[in-house]
Amino acid sequence: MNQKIEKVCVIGLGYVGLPTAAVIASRGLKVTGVDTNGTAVDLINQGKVHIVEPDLDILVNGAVARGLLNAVGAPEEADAFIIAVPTPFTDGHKPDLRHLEKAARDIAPVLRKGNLVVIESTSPVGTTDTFSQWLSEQRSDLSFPHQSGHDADIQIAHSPERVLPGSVLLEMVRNDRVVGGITAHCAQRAAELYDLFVDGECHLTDARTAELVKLSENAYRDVNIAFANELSLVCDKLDIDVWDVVDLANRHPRVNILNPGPGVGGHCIAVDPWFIVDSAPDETPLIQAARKINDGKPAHIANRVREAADELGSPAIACLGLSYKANIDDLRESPAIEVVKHIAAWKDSLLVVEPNVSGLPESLRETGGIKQVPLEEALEAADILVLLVDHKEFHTIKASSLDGKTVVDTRGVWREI
Ligand code: SAJ
Repeated sequence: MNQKIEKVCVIGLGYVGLPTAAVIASRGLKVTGVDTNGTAVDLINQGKVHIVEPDLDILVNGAVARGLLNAVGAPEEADAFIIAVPTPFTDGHKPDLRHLEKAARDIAPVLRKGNLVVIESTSPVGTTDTFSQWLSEQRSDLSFPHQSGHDADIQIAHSPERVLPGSVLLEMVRNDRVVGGITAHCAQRAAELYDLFVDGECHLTDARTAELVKLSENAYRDVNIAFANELSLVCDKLDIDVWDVVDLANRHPRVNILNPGPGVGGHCIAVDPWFIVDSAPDETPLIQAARKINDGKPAHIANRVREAADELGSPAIACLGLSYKANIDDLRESPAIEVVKHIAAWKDSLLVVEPNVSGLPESLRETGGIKQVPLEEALEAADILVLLVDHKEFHTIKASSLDGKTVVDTRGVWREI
């Protein structure tokens, strides 16, 4: 029997879970969000948000005010569960599934016959089956699709999130979704859930294919950015402007080179390719090489800054931007932070500007000698300006503010001014 979906429980209220919960609530369904972060739970219940994402505050505020969204510390009974917890990697680049395992343990006691469980967290191939096994270990009174197939009491699917931070609310509704079930019935049930709020098409497949599709999307982007980053190393060596090369090469009808930068950050593109490598280490030399190129870029940028500093004697240096990309507050795996750390290893005092966060992250506070300052103060004080993130605030800097300064522009923002 298919249960009508009227109440949804979303586990994990981060960059994906909270927007998902708010969008579903905005369609009139009752949504309970679950998070272990008590501050986030309190803020959400006051109609506020703990992350920077355009328009999310308005949506959450409206949903809470209408009584359709609330946040709690532990899962409650619902018709459908969406799992949106982090899946990071360990030091040895192995997938770390601890949060998913905890989510399974946490929802198991409240599961009822007819429930749907969808994993949105990016996962190594095989994880959806493993999740089903974890649940069955806790609930021997229910049947699960990895054992009982079509007739299982609980339906389980993987529908990886594909939203781009900075455009999450738009992409969550507009993008096509890949919906992979442990059985075809699981996929159909999950598609019914997404049909409630997704305008894009739902493409049904099996769970293992859906897992690899998501990992492939991010590995594909990583490889393409690595090409641009490798090209930037070539251009630095040959003293050619890489942005000119990219612009002109992209005039070819079948060439579309991405933008070089200080490296690749975030919790997705810098992480997910490793899940493919872990499953097939001997088959992935290209994916591994891309990771190496992108991870090596911060050290290369820091070396360029060092060469500039050596020429000037004892210059004041300011680094602009810390987040992993423009106009967000997300610092996870940020290459900008790696560049700052590299520079701080040989420079006693360093200024940084980050308009989207109110304090330095702990990894930089520990280093000592790094001071967060407003943009104007950095422009005034610095002899060397290192542009690490193309935040909107840095686009509008006047050419006169850069006069007489050495500029290391890793994003090509100031080449036109
Ligand atoms: N970057 C470059 N040059 C580029 C593009 C990006 O250096 O031309 C850098 C960015 O500055 C950043 C990193 O790459 O440090 C990743 O940024 P991104 O904008 O490419 O992607 P994410 O990590 O914010 O989001 C990605 C998206 N995946 C793809 O575009 C294939 C998004 O759709 C996924 O939902 C998200 O990963 C995720 O959660 O998996």
